Amino acid sequence: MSLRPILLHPDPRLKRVADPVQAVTSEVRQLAADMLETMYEAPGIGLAAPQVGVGLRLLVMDCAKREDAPPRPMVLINPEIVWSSEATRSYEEGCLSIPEHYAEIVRPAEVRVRWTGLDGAEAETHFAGLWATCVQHEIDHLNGRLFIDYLTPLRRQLITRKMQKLKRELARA
Ligand code: K2U
Ligand code: ZN
Repeated sequence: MSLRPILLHPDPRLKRVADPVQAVTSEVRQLAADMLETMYEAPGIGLAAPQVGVGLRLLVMDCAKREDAPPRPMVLINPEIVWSSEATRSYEEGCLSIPEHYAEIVRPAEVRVRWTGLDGAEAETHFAGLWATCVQHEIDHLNGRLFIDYLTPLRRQLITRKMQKLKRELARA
């Protein structure tokens, strides 16, 4: 397993629509393992393949946020939302590709997602709470969408300018 560098906004690879995973190969398994290791190390509760520069429809999550709760890592291949609740929920979201920036984002409170596991089996899971927010945030990444795309153009531009400055400073370091 190895840590993968997380792309920082703005980056054209974060805006692309990712391709479906055609087969669960050993490379896909290695990618999933590396993404889980990278997510835990960040630390984060979700990570999508495009964030580590891989244009595939694969995401990992572990929103078991209580310290004493056992980890509940999930690997979702080719996930698709098949139902969303009318009810919505607001959550202050962040993003590992846009560090230190947060915004209140409103999303459906519950979703049902059809996905394929590393074992090739199809499943359909009902997500609520932080899991629902996270899986929608990650599926947005697979479609080239970031949480700042829900903000006003002015606010999005402010964040983008600050991220461009951060990337220039990191490049000089
Ligand atoms: O996709 C990512 O960048 C990881 C996101 C996942 C996420 C964003 C908003 C809301 C839920 C999940 C985060 O950066 S992981 C960091 C984090 C940790 C605890 C709560 C919210 C976000
Ligand atoms: Zn994100």
